[in-house]
Amino acid sequence: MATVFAPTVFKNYIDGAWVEARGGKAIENRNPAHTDELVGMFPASTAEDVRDAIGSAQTAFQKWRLVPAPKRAEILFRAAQILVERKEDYARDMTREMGKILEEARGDVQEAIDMTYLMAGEGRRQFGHVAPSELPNKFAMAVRAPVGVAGMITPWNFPMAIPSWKVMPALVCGNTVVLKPAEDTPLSTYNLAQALEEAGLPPGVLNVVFGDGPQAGAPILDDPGVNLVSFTGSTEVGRMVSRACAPTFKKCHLEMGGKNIIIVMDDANLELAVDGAVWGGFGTTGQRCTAASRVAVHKKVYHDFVERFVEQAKKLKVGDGLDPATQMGPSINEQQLKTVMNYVEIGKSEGAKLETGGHRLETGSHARGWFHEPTVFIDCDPKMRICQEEIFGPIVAVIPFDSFQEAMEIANGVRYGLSASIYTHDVNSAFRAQRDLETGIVYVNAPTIGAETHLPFGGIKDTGNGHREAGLAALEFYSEWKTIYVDYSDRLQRAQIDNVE
Ligand code: UN1
Repeated sequence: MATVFAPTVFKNYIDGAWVEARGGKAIENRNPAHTDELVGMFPASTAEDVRDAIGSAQTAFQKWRLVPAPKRAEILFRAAQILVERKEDYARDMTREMGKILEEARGDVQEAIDMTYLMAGEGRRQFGHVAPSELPNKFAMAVRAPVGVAGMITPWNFPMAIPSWKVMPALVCGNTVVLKPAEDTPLSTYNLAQALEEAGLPPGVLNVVFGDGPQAGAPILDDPGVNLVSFTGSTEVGRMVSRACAPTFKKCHLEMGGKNIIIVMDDANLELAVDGAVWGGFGTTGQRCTAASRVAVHKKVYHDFVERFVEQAKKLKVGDGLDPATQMGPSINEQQLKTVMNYVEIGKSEGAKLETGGHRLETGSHARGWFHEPTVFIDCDPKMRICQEEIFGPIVAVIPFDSFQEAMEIANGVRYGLSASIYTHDVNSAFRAQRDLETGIVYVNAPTIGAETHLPFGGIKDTGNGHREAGLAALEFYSEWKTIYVDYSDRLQRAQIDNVE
């Protein structure tokens, strides 16, 4: 029997106060492992609520931008400490609303902790440049300035980590924030906002507006009061975000889909590669933009790999992520499960060989959740739709290859470019691969997932639009360069003219 929790009614966070959506409507947040469990009711915000949040962020910006960065950072440091104290509770909340297994939910909170501490450190390190002027008695430097009001739209698959990737660097750089989290996982963002509020973040510096994309996300993009937008989600929605940001010239960061690959060379440690493929393909139920949804295997070891991989996939225990025995949770919602089921049909109709899985799980303990078997297609052609399109579910397509060159062609023959991995003991193959793989992230002897917060995260081609988040790259996005010249010569000095002999 699933535990029935009393529904809790949550509010938006605007100008330092928890307020209802003006329209008074709410959206249910349900547990995808037990759809009879209501996690909470969250505001169904509309353009009016978003406008309130933007107005509050605009006002707060005028003070926040003047708070010294090391002082802003101290608030982040306290928030990180609060997250550490509440890690277990927040992880459990996350599993209940998102479905990922508790161990992974702890990892998600940990990623937020890591990012918050990292950016707290950056408060004392917002270095600029000092350069010699070409003219005498003149000083030249470039400093970082905040951009203004930052609008953020975040996904449900990393409900605390991804908001933290955006919020923390934005805040330490002196921006104020309007954040619209995914309607499937609002509680984790609520928890993050609570931690920041308790850490002493001034009113209006962070505003959270709950609701769905069209009603509560789109108004952020159109508003001239928003200076910058960061979006993580599908490539299709990303294209709309990009278009919506263009007329007002908003700085726009897009982190979108992936069709990531693990390449297994004939000299690889097969056991390690199998473990990596299982974790990369089925971790988070395949619902990571970094998920290894393709595994290309050298023909010399293909049979051996497939046998071991399928055996492992079959053994995975699917269920409620709060049960410590569970290894894979449900899909996030019915629509996502249907997408997975649809891709199983597509794979079959394309002639890929379904080696294990392929069915929804809907009896016994699975009866009230969006569960699906771990699914492996083998003997896939790289041009098949299951090898080209992002599925965001527990389906892995295994593709045979003959040579390193062919593996590179398969890897790069997709529209996305987020993460790729190669298993090999040959240093030459490893280095050639990291050079030739058309992705923002490359792993050697590790799966495609598991990026760390202090290095740039993001991709190329249809995955991204040229920006990166996390690491120092985040500071580039959340600040503007301001170049300052101080002429102390007491005379007119003309650059490019008076310095020429
Ligand atoms: C995502 O899949 O949207 O590298 C983010 C990883 C995680 C983040 C994934 N640290 O898999």
